[in-house]
Amino acid sequence: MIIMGSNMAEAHPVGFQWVIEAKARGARVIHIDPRFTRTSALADTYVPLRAGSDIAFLGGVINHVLSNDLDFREYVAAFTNASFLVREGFEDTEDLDGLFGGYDAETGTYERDCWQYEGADQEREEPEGASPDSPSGDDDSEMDKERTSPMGSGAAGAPLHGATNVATDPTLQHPRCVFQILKRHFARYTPEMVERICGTPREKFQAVCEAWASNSNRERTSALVYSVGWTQHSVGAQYIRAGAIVQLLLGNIGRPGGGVFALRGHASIQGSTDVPTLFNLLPGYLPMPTAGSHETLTDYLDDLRSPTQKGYWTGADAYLVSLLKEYFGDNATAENDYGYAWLPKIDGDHGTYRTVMDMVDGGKVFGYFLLGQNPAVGSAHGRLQRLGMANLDWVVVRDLAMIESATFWKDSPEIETGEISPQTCRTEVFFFPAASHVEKEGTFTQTQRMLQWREKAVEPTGDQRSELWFFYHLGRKLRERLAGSTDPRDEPVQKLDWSYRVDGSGEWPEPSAEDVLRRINGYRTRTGEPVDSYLELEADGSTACGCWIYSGVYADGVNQAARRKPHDAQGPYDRQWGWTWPANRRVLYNRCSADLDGKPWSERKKLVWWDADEGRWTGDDVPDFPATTPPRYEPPPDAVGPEALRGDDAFIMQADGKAWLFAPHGLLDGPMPTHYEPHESPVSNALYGQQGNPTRKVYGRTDNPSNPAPPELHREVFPFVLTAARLTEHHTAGGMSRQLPYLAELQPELTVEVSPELARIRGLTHLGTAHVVTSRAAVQARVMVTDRMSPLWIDGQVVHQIWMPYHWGGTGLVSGDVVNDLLGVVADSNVFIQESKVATCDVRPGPRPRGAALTAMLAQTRARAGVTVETGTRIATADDVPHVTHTEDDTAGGTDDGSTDDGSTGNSAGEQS
Ligand SMILES: Nc1nc2c(c(=O)[nH]1)N[C@H]1C(S)=C(S)[C@@H](COP(=O)(O)OP(=O)(O)OC[C@H]3O[C@@H](n4cnc5c(=O)[nH]c(N)nc54)[C@H](O)[C@@H]3O)O[C@H]1N2
Ligand SMILES: Nc1nc2c(c(=O)[nH]1)N[C@H]1C(S)=C(S)[C@@H](COP(=O)(O)OP(=O)(O)OC[C@H]3O[C@@H](n4cnc5c(=O)[nH]c(N)nc54)[C@H](O)[C@@H]3O)O[C@H]1N2
Ligand SMILES: [Mo]
Repeated sequence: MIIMGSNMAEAHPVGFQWVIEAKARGARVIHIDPRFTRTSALADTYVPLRAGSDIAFLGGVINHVLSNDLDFREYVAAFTNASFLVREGFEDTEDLDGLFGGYDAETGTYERDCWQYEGADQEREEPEGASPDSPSGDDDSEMDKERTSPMGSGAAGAPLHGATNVATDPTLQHPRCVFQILKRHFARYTPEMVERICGTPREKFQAVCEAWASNSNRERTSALVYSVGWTQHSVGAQYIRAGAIVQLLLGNIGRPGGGVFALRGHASIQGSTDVPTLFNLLPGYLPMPTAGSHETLTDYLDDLRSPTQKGYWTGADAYLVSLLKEYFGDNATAENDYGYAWLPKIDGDHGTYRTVMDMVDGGKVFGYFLLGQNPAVGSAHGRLQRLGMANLDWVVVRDLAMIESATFWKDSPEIETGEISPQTCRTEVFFFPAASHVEKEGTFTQTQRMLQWREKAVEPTGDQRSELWFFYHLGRKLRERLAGSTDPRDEPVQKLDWSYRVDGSGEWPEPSAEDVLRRINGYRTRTGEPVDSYLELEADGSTACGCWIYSGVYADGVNQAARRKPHDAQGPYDRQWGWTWPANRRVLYNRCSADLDGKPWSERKKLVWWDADEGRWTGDDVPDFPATTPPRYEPPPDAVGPEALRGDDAFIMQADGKAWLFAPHGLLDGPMPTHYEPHESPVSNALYGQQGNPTRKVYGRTDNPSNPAPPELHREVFPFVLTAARLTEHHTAGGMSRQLPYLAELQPELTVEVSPELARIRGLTHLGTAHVVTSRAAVQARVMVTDRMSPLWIDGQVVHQIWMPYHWGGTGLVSGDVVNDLLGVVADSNVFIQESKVATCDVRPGPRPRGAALTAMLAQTRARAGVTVETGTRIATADDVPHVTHTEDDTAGGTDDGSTDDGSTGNSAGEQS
């Protein structure tokens, strides 16, 4: 088991007990992390690396596997796109100094047609305005940059026209086949290169490669575990891609004991992406429609899937129409396209960071609902978050405790610096106490995609109410207020089906959580009878379903999530414990657990198999394959949808039925992962002239300065790598743990962890006070000198790393500075996640200055580092590409100004703030 980018023992202790169980049965556990943690202490092997360098490490593993022919060849050839040919003219990062073909420096985006397979027709039409070729005056290019964001390709990636015509070379020898392209792409990721970039001693790296490869074959599988140590990077999505590629090459996907485990954070964070709180997705990973290009239901569906592609995503029309029926009930009819026009359409990035900047700038955002979130502490760039909230008309906070995001107007650090004044702050805060998870019923969906029902254990007291209660009654009241409105924009609210069952009577009854689950599951609109699976959903209005992937959780009218049959009373995969989406399947892609003839690769690792006598797939798990399609099946050439799946097309949602080692479409920053340095890094990219992710989202603003990184000068002002993470004793922004006396006592104070070497260099003493400084903020903490953060030898220089937990803020029984104030806003282009796992900083002994002295010190530090609004915003640094700055402030100009590499032109952010 490889645990990388996760401190599983610390942050997932309940799940970690199974790692310990596995270890007791002989599994070997390897932990790869910048810091020796509680997980490392329980692992067999600890391997250090520099934060932000994981793709170099994983690329090294891929190179090891491919150059020593260690891949699981039969598996790879059958189940992945290794044999598919890529179009002539594809240019790799090896050809273009770290860029793929199709890059446009002006917009910082790729034109992605040239990454396509040979034989696939054309890629889907870009949403209007998204073409990097469109005229680019300053404003337009800004819009282009915003719009070329993935409007969510949904569960299955973008459609692929002519998926069945792709040229292949089953021998994997053709120079343009994915297998050979991958091999060339990673050839320079040698153990020496891994050591230079990651600081991982090459023997340790090689030991990982050998262990991983030798434990992956017919008889054995290796599991890969990651969490937010991998995601919170400006190349975050590609970290996961790199891990998936290793697991596919080694045949570890869809097999028992294999897999990629994305440990989910909050109790139901999986649930809140399945039935999403994300702006660019509808329930079940259906993409949100885009304004301009998805005006009608047909436009949307045509863009969602191609009529000529393979697999189950061709049924997406049934999922969407059933969703509309669930939203709008009888108001959704065939004549009005099931109310499609009432769905909101998006026209760009409406993610949390964009929204916060719009709050600061004013004029766009006037109110804000915070439900179970504490951005004043938990989100990157805490100061920006608080300044944004202080510029609203109103904020509604629903929480268990009076958190910093409710009290910022009177006690934030900006009171001291004079940036927020309680007397004049215009924001009206409405605080609603929330019922906690033990005071209401409903489901949680956890890491394994399992829905588990919770009963209400105690009655909420006082004014505490459930989320369901709040939204049901808010919706009811809004609908009452808007009932007589003739304004078309109120129509979607007027037309909603709001007929939820309630328990109790009077004006304020509690809505029934079980009825909501029933509606999420789906039912026949004529009879109300629940459907048993998403395969029963129709596109003709005869079914309604709130989230197609959850369809089956209420099969037979039974709350399947509430099942708790004990382990010893049922079979090996405990199918009657909770309910896992989709279709109560425990292991996705489990067709891969059987060979080409449908026989398990080995007796030891059997999961599902083809029963030739019965003519169907069977096994310990619910087969993830059309039940009666034989293993060697060849579909007729004109087949489409599920009927077009070959007997080895194990990835049934994919347009081509294969796992993608190379992603011809769907990612904005490249078809294969590539090592880029983090936005803020003390070193140059040892592999390419292209320093950072060339598509990352930068926001060059005076209120969002970046520390300089190569090729910019003065990085010595912020020489150390900063990473922030978690402690078992606290929870995230602290609202649930700093309020509890026991937990507060166990970890009473914010600390900063440094190595003895760094302590010596900076004159820090164990348990003394220090402050960490970036161009955004200075944060004070108690010093912990430990050998858990060892200095790394990176490309001929020593790099020190600093570690901080981020659980402190101004309120609660214990308080401290907000670590997130140290971070700026920079994001991955695919999923808009902030780079909060790595930045650069300085650390100095003693307490930080306060008030005006703090502001002055930060301005001085920025001036010393030559930080301007342009710092870090020239995202293309490869040879021969024009230098363009991607700034937002009027003062900076948005185009190439020919200023020098030290960024000495332009206005100093320090002077302006
Ligand atoms: N007790 C407790 N449990 C929690 C939480 C909590 O706050 N307290 N939070 C919950 C939530 S919301 C989440 S998302 C999860 C998070 O769970 P985890 O991701 O496991 O927790 P973190 O501590 O944020 O970070 C994990 C590890 O990533 C390492 N790391 C940082 N940068 C890098 C890098 O570039 N590469 C690699 N390989 N490793 C890196 C850190 O050193 C750390 O050991 O935990 C959940 N569980
Ligand atoms: N530097 C740095 N920053 C990070 C991270 C990191 O690793 N490093 N991790 C990031 C991650 S993964 C996460 S998830 C975020 C977390 O950041 P936030 O989500 O902003 O922080 P939490 O403290 O988890 O906020 C949850 C709030 O919900 C309240 N709550 C609990 N139960 C209920 C309920 O049933 N109803 C309502 N209405 N409220 C409830 C709690 O009291 C708490 O205040 O932080 C992110 N920020
Ligand atoms: Mo999280």
